[in-house]
Amino acid sequence: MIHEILSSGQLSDLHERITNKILQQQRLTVEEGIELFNFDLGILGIIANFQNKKKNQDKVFFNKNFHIEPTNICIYDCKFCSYHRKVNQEGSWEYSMDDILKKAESYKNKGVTEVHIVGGVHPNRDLHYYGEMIQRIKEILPDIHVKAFTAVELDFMIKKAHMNLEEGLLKLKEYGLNSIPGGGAEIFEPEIRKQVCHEKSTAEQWLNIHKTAHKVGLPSNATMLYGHLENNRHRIEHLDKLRDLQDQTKGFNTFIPLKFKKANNSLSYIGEVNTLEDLKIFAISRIYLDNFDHIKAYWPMLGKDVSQISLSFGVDDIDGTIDDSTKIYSMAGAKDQKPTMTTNDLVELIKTAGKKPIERDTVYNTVKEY
Ligand code: V47
Ligand code: SF4
Repeated sequence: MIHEILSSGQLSDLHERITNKILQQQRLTVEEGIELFNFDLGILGIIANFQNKKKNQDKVFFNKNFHIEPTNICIYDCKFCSYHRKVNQEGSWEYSMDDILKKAESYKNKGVTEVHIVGGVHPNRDLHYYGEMIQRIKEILPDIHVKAFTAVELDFMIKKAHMNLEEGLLKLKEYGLNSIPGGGAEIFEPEIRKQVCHEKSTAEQWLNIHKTAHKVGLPSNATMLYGHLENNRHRIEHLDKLRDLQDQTKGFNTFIPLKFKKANNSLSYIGEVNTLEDLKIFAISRIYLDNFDHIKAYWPMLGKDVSQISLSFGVDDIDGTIDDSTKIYSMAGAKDQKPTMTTNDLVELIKTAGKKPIERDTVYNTVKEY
């Protein structure tokens, strides 16, 4: 298909040169990455599909997981965030250890392989509190993979426990932490970062936490929050920093573009980008991040339909079957207010897109083929 497009004379000389580079598996520069935004969307989809097929054939991955959001109390005030509250503020929550363990109990013998734990940066909770939480969850669900705490939460809880980064991450690993989710990356460009989340960990800190995690044997995910104040250069520079770190460590499992949702936050006035832009972001991420094996569409945020279409734009993963416990997107106005999909729903969604559903564990070992 790409060869036909190349020989049809449809592409400008510049686009033909970039497409040829991709075909020959040569790495794109930042400038070439930015130029991808000027490609026809259909052509981008074909190129991204081609790259994805090389890595994943027709496989589309999902996992069976559940979420715990221990608290939405947060010391920060990110402008895009609809979720955080201050202590005692209306709408705040803070689950007790017992509540959390009860939740873990309810997933016994349900076939889930992962628990994803993220929440606000609570002023009073340190690494040992969260370490004990992991330990006690694992007493209930001994085989569960614990993917927990964004770099921003880790930064705070490790400092609060008076440890350095490496000591803190090793200690959490000892408590039972298995990997780290990709949140908190937002957009690395310092000026935009200052405007949307000026207080929290810097880009350098985020990258250093993931680098150190990879060093101590904790794999992680990476994200980018798009569709707010950033431009195409900021987006590609963000991907470029992730690509550089992946070259050094090979510790990232997957990249997840996170679409800014506008409800109930200080950036609501910006609105949201349209579906065509979402698909562009997925395709360009697939093309630019040549050293990432997987690109994930987080369906509770995008909705089921767009997630399904994204499978033709370079995406090979649609996250897991989750219950209604993830509030970070529903509070920001995500389409599915009660985001649940059964395994059958997920399998059907993937099959009707012409792909092969694979249930995976967190690090992409096959659990079951459908
Ligand atoms: O860092 C907050 C984002 C992230 C909004 O690793 C928003 O598998 C859109 O870490 N609109 C946290 N996004 C979520 C996270 C995550 C999510 C899915 C999968 C994985 C993974 C990790 O949520 C934050 C921020 O970028 N976020 N508010 C909003 N209004
Ligand atoms: Fe806190 Fe995370 Fe919301 Fe920022 S995005 S205010 S760190 S909960």
